Amino acid sequence: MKSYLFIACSTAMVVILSFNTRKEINKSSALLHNTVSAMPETKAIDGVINYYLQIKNALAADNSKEAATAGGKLKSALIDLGKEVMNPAQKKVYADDADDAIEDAEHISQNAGNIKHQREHFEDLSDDIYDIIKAFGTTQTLYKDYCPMKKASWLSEFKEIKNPYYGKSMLTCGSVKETISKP
Ligand SMILES: [Cu+2]
Repeated sequence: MKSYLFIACSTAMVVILSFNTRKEINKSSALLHNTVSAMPETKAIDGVINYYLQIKNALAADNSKEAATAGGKLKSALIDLGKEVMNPAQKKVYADDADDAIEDAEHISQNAGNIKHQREHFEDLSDDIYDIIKAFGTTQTLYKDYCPMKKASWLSEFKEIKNPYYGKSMLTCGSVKETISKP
């Protein structure tokens, strides 16, 4: 009788102990989860914008090598953007524009030393990136600039014109056509 009681008692102890352990685990995973979600959110679109702007600044500075490096990063960022949860409008824009933008980014990355060719791809790239940003939004204010000589647009993070199609040979050619504000 005594030993039955002992077994019953220790079984209950084990059950209580494991229950408490599980509660502790739940508590610590909840803590971990809160810590993770409290961190600032970095959206995939931010990577796309930042690497696009790096290409733009490199071309405006006539730096073909830096444009190529940023082109490789933009390609990855565009692929990452496709893994995001998208609303129907974003899905459509991504389906229409992402493949072309990825190809342009790839050609820019593979043409270090041939800035003329990088600039050709940058023209189409800028139009696709504009559509993508309009659909996915931006966390920073951007300006859509236009160069009447080249009849081409680009996006910039500052109001001052620094033309990526001509670099220092015609750096201030162009004007701001649109301001894209963060929501
Ligand atoms: Cu090419």
